[in-house]
Amino acid sequence: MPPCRICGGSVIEFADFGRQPISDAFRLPSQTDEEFFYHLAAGICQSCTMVQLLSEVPREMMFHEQYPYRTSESAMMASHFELFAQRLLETELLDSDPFVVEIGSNDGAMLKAISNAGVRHLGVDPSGEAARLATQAGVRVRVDFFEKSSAAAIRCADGPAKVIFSANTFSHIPYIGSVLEGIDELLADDGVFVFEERYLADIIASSSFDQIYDEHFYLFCVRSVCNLAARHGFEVVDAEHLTVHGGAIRYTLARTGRRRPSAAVAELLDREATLGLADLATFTRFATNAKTIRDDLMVLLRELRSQGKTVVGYGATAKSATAINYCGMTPDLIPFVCDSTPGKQGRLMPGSGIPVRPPSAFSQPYPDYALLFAWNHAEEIMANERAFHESGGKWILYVPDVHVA
Ligand code: DWN
Ligand code: SAH
Ligand code: ZN
Repeated sequence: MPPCRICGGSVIEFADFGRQPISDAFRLPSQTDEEFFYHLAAGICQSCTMVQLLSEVPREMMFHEQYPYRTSESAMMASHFELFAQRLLETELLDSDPFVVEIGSNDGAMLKAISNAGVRHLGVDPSGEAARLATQAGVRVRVDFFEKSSAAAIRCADGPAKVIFSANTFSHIPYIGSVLEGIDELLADDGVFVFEERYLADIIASSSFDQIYDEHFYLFCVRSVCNLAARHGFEVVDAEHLTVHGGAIRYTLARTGRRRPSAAVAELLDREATLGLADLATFTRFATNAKTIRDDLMVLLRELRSQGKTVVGYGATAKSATAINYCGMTPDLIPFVCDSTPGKQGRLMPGSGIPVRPPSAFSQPYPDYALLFAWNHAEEIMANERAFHESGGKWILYVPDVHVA
């Protein structure tokens, strides 16, 4: 068992999802090179309580020029980040010439509003095609991995940052110590590091085992983030619960002693203790629930196939790589997955080889059932696809358990 990547403590494994592909590696049908697989297992550190993967996929294999995910494929997420940018402009960015950096800026969904307000900014993201979309939207981007070395170069070129922001990226970086050293290097003395990540408490409550995959190297909670921050001279001064991505926390870190922590931090820490969020029993129950969901889902899919019913997947999510490959779903059960992302269409789902088709394929003709892999966008998607349900189509969901809606 590898030592904790945060504190070197002993990590206890609680879930093993077996042989898994790279979650966002949507291969072309014509590709003949060997598909990469790794062993996906997760554990919790007995000292600092950080939940983490037990093996690491090389970062260049996950995040590169053609990385397909685009924040703005969800109108709800685009609006979420636009609203956050406006809040930043009205709170933290009132100085004469503030500088904002975003780690994992992707297609610029958050920095667009900062740029439009004429505020100095810089996105940092190694995914070149996503960065080009951000640049077209007026956002300045450094196509690079954020870490200590790139942070020093940014400080040298642009000066200190008043705010460093990151969403669904900080947890993706096993070398998180280097990132925090970079943040320490780049952040102004009175600056804040604000980041939002899906919340371990919500993942446990909803048994959303598919949130565990290669890119999600850490699953954060307030306690493990407090422990991590303290090791680098920072403290959590605010923690805001969000509903996006199945439940998330927006953490605000400041240099220790610089700002008075809000009551929300202590309240969430108390709640996590009550939930037993550091107890191994909590995680073994979670792993048992994942097995139940897997078994129930495969029974349902096989039953529907025996009845001659058609079932297609909806949303070629990174999460679905774990769901599909842990359950052993195959094209005879799910003939295709539809997805609005151009960089995923015409390609194959990682590991299973299930084809990805554009949303137009969904209604030509509608299937009997749609398995919602993008369950975190259920409200938005079900509203977009109301005609499917009105014509008798049924949604299959597997979070928090297998059910038909
Ligand atoms: O943490 C991460 C989050 C931010 O995004 C990254 N590690 C990678 C990625 O994870 P994901 O792929 O699980 O994210 P989503 O947002 O759940 O993906 C939704 C998928 O569904 C996208 O491929 C877009 C697609 N979609 C669609 O086809 N029609 C989404 C909506 C809202 C739609 O209406
Ligand atoms: N922030 C966006 C995108 C999240 S997907 C959102 O919340 O929707 C994760 C992003 O982090 C990808 O665009 C990936 O290229 C980027 N990324 C991964 N490692 C990174 C690093 N070390 N520095 C900067 N960006 C990184
Ligand atoms: Zn630890």
